[in-house]
Amino acid sequence: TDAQYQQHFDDKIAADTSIEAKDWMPEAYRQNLIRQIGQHAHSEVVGMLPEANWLTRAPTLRRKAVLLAKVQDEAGHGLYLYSAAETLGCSRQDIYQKMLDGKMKYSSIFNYPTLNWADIGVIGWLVDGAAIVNQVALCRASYGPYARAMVKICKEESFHQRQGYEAVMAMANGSEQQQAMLQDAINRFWWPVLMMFGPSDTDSPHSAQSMAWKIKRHSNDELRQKFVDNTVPQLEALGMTAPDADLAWDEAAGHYRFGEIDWSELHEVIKGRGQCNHERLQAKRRAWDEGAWVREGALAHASKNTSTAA
Ligand code: FAQ
Repeated sequence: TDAQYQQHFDDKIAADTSIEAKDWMPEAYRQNLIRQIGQHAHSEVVGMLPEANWLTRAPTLRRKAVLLAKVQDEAGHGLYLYSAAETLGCSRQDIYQKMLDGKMKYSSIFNYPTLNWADIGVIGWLVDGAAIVNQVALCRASYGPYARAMVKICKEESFHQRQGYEAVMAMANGSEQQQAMLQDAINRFWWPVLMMFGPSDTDSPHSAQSMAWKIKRHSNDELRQKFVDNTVPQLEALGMTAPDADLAWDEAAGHYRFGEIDWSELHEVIKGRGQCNHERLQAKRRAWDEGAWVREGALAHASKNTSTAA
């Protein structure tokens, strides 16, 4: 009976046994995962755009080759994540179309422009740094295909984070002008990166249920705090500052205290009214339309091969 299935599912969650694609699961669990994994996949593919903007203008051949590899990795992450979402019974084309139609979200961070090369270093260091903190926790998510995709993704993200830190280190040790560019990039990205972790715990509608299901292992605020604690020493090592007058070490708590996030900005960006929302969706819609001939060609080729085999 349904009650027995539910009991079996609850027991597995309690015992930290992963839920697999063919296992019975509550419909709300399935839908919540399609929502989160789908949004995560869309973030990877939209997240290629701000960095791709600088591929043709990377300062050296080495930087260009490294950035190209990173952007390709993001495409790969999108593919693993779409595959993980498909194991839940959704269609990749359907959720992709929902993203193109603005009906499914992707991370707010990719709606900010990349104005100069320093932004690319800062994205690798801070955006990938934030992504790792979030994704390391997701390696223990209760849904097996999602958790396993995260393990590989985290290994690649950690290379991305290091390439970012290496790029910002070069600028921090460079000319005064380079140092000023780096500080400016940090000033623009600092708060949006903190917003990547989502609304505060008191204003996060999905958190309680996602934590009960062990999809999320830590709350939005816990992960945000962990990121700040990891990052401030790196900021200091670079000789840079954060645009936050309230940022200070709290000895008793063993954490860095930081100022209040402008939640209205996060809500505006999530609603589609950020600086680059329109541009990002336009770029993805254009790529989808212009790629139609590739999809048609691949389908024609596949059907020819099947009929030859038969
Ligand atoms: N942006 O109740 P909660 C990367 C939405 S890293 C946009 O707290 P939840 C790597 C949320 O979806 C970035 N929307 O929701 C890379 C929900 O809306 P809904 C991708 C946001 O799910 C680096 C509503 O607000 N990483 O791509 C944001 O429990 C460099 C209420 O929020 C992931 O997606 C936001 N920042 O917690 C690539 C990680 N925050 O669905 C290229 C996986 C919240 O009801 C270059 N996702 N919302 O319409 C998660 O861990 C979670 O989904 C959270 C949100 C923590 C993002």
